[in-house]
Amino acid sequence: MKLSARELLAVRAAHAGPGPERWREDFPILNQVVHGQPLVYLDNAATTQKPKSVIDREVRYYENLNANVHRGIHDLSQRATEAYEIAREKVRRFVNAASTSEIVFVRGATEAINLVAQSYGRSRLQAGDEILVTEMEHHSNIVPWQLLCGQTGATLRVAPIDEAGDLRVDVFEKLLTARTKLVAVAHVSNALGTINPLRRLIDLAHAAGAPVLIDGAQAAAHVPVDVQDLDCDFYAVSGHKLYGPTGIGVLYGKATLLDAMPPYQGGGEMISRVTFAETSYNAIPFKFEAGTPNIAGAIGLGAAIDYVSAIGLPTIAAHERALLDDATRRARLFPGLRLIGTARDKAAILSFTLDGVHPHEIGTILDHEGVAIRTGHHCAMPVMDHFGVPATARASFALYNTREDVDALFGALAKVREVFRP
Ligand code: 7TS
Repeated sequence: MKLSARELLAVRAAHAGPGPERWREDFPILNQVVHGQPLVYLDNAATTQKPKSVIDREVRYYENLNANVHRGIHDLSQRATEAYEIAREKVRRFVNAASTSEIVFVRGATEAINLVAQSYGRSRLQAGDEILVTEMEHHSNIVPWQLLCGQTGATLRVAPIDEAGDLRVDVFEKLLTARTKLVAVAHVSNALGTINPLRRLIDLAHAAGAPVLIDGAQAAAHVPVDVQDLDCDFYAVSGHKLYGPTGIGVLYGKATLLDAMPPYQGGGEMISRVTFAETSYNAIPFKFEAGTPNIAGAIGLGAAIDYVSAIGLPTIAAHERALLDDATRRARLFPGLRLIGTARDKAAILSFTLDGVHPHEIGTILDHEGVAIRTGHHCAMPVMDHFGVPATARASFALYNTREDVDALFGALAKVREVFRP
């Protein structure tokens, strides 16, 4: 007897043991049928799904607590402020920052990077200075620097990657000179999965006198982050890739740097005193939080951090590593499949092409099998250029994915092969 997709989901839920099957049940959206198949969500690098505890926390906030923060003397406003600041403390602990004054709530990794470019970069860089990035960066960690170069006359330098998708650390080191005024590097590449050797890169940059921004958009949900241990100067996080809401993210910055930086945006909350003659600014982190912030988002992010911390990032990382190893082994045996990104140290991402099939066709057929992946250039066009492909298909894993999801991925890829025979 063949079970329907709904029956299959019910059986799965009833037999969920401890671990990934149980965690999966925490995510209501996963319990649905797409094109007649149980949803297999493998687009986690674009955004992760949200556990019920995060969704409930946001609903409870709006039902019980909603008020503007840091300005009302009334009870609701004080409670909203307290909840918002508790969320900041949760973030601080999660990345092991020394102080909550180093945790700035922003819209996402993109805004965090733009803040550093426009505040730190614009006030410090000038013609002749250099900004060093890598060839594997997401456009969010390229374009803000290009804008800054246009504004200041600084030059963007690029450290290349090799055929596996590893950074050429030897060339990175050579590109670091007295002219280098800022280094910006992804912790984990979204197109390749490469985990960069941050400790070494940061040490090299500091030895050359350059501060380092880490784009942690793809890392925070997959590998433990300790900003003090890394000794990075800035670290950018997207809440929505960390099981939290969209529209909330974090910029970590060393207090000494944030203190000395000019505001990024002007408005309410970021000031200490305003007259038409002169305005003095609030202390960090508030100096960088002009206007009413995404209060519900920050509180939701706090709940996401609670959720992830209860399972533990080392446990999540080991689970995702096992899925990636299984998927990589099967990918290597799959006819006509080319893996894009085979770095020594990788996280949760399987990027590939299939001979004779455009990635969009792969994505469409997989979607009909209920398997959601992303196809395209993944906002990392220089990576596509490096490998000589216009696009890749990308499956990206999260804590709720299971071996069955990997089976479904390769089952659906076999259907693609049936349609497009080599
Ligand atoms: N940096 C990296 C490495 C990313 O992967 C992304 C988003 C960003 C920055 C921007 O994050 P945001 O939350 O501010 O948008 N990456 C992807 C992706 O791979 N597919 O969709 C978005």
